[in-house]
Amino acid sequence: MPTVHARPYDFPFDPAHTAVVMIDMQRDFLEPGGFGAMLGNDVSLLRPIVPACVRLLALARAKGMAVIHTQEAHDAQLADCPPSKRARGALSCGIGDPGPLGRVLVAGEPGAGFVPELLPQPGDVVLRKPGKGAFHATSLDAILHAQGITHLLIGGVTTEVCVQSTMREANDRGYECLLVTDCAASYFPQFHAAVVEMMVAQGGIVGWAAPLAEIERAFA
Ligand code: C5J
Repeated sequence: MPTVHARPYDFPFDPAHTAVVMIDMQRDFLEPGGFGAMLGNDVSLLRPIVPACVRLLALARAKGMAVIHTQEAHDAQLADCPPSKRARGALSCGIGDPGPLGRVLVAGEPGAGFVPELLPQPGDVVLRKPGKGAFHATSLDAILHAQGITHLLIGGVTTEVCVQSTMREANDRGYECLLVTDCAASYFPQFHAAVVEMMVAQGGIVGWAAPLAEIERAFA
C-alpha cells in the first residue's frame, strides 16, 4: 500500500479507496475581475499552485483514484445563497452582480468555471456547493460512500476558507484526510502556513499534511 511520509506521521492509503478533492479552482478566485478580486485580494498569489494541481490530478487518474472538483457557485436566482452571504463585505459588485467574468459566483457564468489547466475530464465528479465546506448542502458524503472512498487527498483554494472547512467536515465524518500543501493556497500566505500547523497539531487532530512530491514518492 502506498504510504506518504507526512506530518505528523505516515499516511498509508489504498488508491482504490482514495479521492483527490480539488477545491474551487475557479476563475472567480484565481483571475482578476472575479469574486476574490472583488474582495480586495491579490489573486496572483493563487496561480503558482496550478502546475502542482495538474500533476496531482494526472497522478490520481493514472493510479485509479477518484477525482472530485468542487465549485462554489449559486443558482441564477440566488435561491441557494443566504442573504447573509450576499451582504457580507458590503461589496459594490458582489455575488450575483454582473462583473468582468459574468455574474459573480453564479453557476454557468465564466467566472464560476474552472481555470483552463484544471478542467474536469470524463469520469471526474463536479460538485457545486453553495457554502464554504463541500459537505454542506451537497451530496458529497453520499458520493464518497457510494464509491467506497475512505481517504481524501485535498488541494485547492483557499486554504483557510473552503479547503479548511471541507477538511474539518470530512474529518468529523470519519474520512482520513491529507492536505497536499503545495496544491493549496491562500491570499494570505501566513494563513496557509497556520492552517497546515492547525491540521497536523495534536497528533493530526484534523488530519495529515505533505507536499505533492511525497505522494509521488509513495508510488515510486
Ligand atoms: C472563498 C473559497 N474564499 N473557495 N472561497 O470565499 O475559499
